[in-house]
Amino acid sequence: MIHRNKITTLTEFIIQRQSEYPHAKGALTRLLNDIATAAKIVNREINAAGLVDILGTVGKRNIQGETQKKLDVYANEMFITALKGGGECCAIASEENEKVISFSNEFSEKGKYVVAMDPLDGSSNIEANVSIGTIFSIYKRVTEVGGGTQSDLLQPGIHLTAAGYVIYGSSTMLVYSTGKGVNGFTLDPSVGIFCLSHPDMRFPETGKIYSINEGNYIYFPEGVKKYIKYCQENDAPTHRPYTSRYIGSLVADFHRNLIKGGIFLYPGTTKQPNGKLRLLYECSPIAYLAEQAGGKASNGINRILEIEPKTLHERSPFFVGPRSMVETVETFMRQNHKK
Ligand code: P6P
Repeated sequence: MIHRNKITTLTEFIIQRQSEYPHAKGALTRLLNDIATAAKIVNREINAAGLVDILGTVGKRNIQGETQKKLDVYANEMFITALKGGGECCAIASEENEKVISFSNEFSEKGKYVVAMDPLDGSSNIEANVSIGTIFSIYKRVTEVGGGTQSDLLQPGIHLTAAGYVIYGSSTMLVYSTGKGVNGFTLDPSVGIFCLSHPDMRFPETGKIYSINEGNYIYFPEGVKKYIKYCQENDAPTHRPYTSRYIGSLVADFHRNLIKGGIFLYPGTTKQPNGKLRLLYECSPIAYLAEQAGGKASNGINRILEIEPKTLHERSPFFVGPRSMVETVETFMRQNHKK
């Protein structure tokens, strides 16, 4: 039972944190609240998905060539509507849209921020009632006037102002950072309020979980194959063999690993040399949170946050988790790199 006098709501927390930024005028506060509002609306539809005609596909494919689910399209529209209506965001890059959505109306083009998002990640799991998520990242625009443009969005993760995710699971949580640590808020559905439930989230120093789709084993680089065998060796002092846990929903796999301690790997393969996950709206925001939680995120060689996106939907190999675990897999990759 949540006792009213002991909780901090997301809105209270954001406003409290705003006071730590002397020049803040409340724009980021309003933008984060716009995202939280859209998340609550999407959450309501997801929870009712089995009861109303919102499961299944819309009979179209997105820019990725992936079949668009009705909930994908619904979530995308909800976040776009909330961000456009809030007036703090002048453009959006979305997994569901090939091009940048630029808000060039008088109200929105004054927005100081742009948002890159995956409105509903892991949607192939919807019919199976498996946890899915929204991933969002917020950058300050680099252009001066007018609707936001692609150049406002193609920024490396080191320029992020904020990033976070919503996980629609056994409970719905919003987890985010503005650069001073990671905090998690659980939705109290009885009143529709996100309440601080996981203050100052940090990776455990190391972990005993590895998350990878081993069905792709034969296509992995040699270093990844060797790392998987390393995870499976019997070595009590380093708590191996590790446990293999893979949901197939990035937000759910990352959230579990953040709390329990574990590494998530989506390597490049001989079939997809750059892997499957998109740099701008999946890897960079999750990498930002991972570093804010004391962890590390790389493409196997370079720090994810320093990679400058060249196109909106480019993919990147992705290794994220406690620093020591990511450095171990990087060592295996370096030692087995084919020239
Ligand atoms: P695979 C979901 O489709 C997603 O984009 C991520 O959420 C998830 O981590 C990954 O793809 C799963 O991919 O190839 O293992 O099914």
